[in-house]
Amino acid sequence: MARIITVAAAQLGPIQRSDSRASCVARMIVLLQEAAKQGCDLVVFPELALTTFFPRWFVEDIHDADHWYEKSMPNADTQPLFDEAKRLHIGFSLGYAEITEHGERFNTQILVEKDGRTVAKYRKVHIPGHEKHEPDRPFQHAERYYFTPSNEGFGVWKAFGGRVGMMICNDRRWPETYREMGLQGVEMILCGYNTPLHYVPDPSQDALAGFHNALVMQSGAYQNGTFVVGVAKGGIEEGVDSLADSCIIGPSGEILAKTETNGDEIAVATCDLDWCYQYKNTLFDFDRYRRPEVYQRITGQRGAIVAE
Ligand code: ING
Repeated sequence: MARIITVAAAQLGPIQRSDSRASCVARMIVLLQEAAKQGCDLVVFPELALTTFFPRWFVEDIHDADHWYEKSMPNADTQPLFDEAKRLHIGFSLGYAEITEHGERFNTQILVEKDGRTVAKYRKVHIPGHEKHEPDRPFQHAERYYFTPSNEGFGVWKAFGGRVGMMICNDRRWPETYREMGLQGVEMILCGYNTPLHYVPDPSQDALAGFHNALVMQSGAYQNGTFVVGVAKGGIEEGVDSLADSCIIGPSGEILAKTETNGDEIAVATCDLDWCYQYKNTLFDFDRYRRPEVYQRITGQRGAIVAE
């Protein structure tokens, strides 16, 4: 029996600093309802989908940023989203800023099944940007100030009839992310992102932002025989233009569906999870072809060691 997931990449346009969580939830409910009309089982929302991308500003006292974080999930602001998804019998994945009871701050994503149960939580491993205020920048990208890198690694969960994993934004640029999940048999990886089109450390990369976004996700999908769903918060948010290009990618590496705008929009694809095995059982038969006995550097080193 074919295992099919009809999935929506539910892209959001900008969320301005003054936009309430309720307004974001209302926008996401509209996308949920559109996805239901197209027979979707699963809807994937972006990274930090409840607020503006607040690492764009630096605050000396981090407690002045506490209001950007969720202390619990669901909560009063997000309960309507959980309720509507359950009513529509649709699962979803949601990115948000999490603060724990111990005061730890994570860039977090959850997976909620069709019956409303939260079945998985992932906390961002690869934290990009900078730790300290860099006043000369046109805008900050101080994620390393606002979020702790998770040491929990990458999980793969049985959900929606398959094996589903999650990654967040910068995670998608590191091949280790996909392989860690590939070695757990992942069949669909869900990813939200907030990616400014202007990369302050090297503006020559700006023109390649869309190419690099697709490159890393298409490669990761193909090299691990998995679907990848990449979902943007796009458009001009507080003056910063962010990449859209949300897409759904098959285990062949082909883009199956893509958004056309940089606003609130869904891209939908019907995914036959068994397609993964045309790659997992041939070219990327890990157990037959991989050589971990010669890969020591990958887990033994952080930076490159260049022989003199
Ligand atoms: N954003 C970025 C990403 O990897 C970044 C980091 C910033 C890339 C600016 C390029 C330009 O897509 C997040 N949130 O990880």
